[in-house]
Amino acid sequence: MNFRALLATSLLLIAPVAAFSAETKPAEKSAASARHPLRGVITSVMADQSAFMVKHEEIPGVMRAMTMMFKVDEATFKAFKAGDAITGLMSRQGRNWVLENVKPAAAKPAK
Ligand SMILES: [Cu+2]
Repeated sequence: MNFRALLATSLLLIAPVAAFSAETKPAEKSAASARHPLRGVITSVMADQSAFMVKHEEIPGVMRAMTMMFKVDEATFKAFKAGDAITGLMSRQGRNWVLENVKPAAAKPAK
């Protein structure tokens, strides 16, 4: 194997790793309380748990698109209803996923 071929092979091995690192910054990934912007639609409300079921879009490097439960504070819980399109900041807090800074979002066609 000549040097040029060796170099090309090395770059092929390194490139995917570099691309992955650029996509998911360590700071966003490591901290348990890191907040990630989220966009989604409330599919149902759970009054007994002060939580919303939210169908959210993909959060690149963190989570695929899915429907899941988020705890919210009382004021937020009262301000929204099933069917509302929202944006917010999600974070892991203990056993729960929590949604903060929840705001109405313009409805967007599903992908
Ligand atoms: Cu999720």
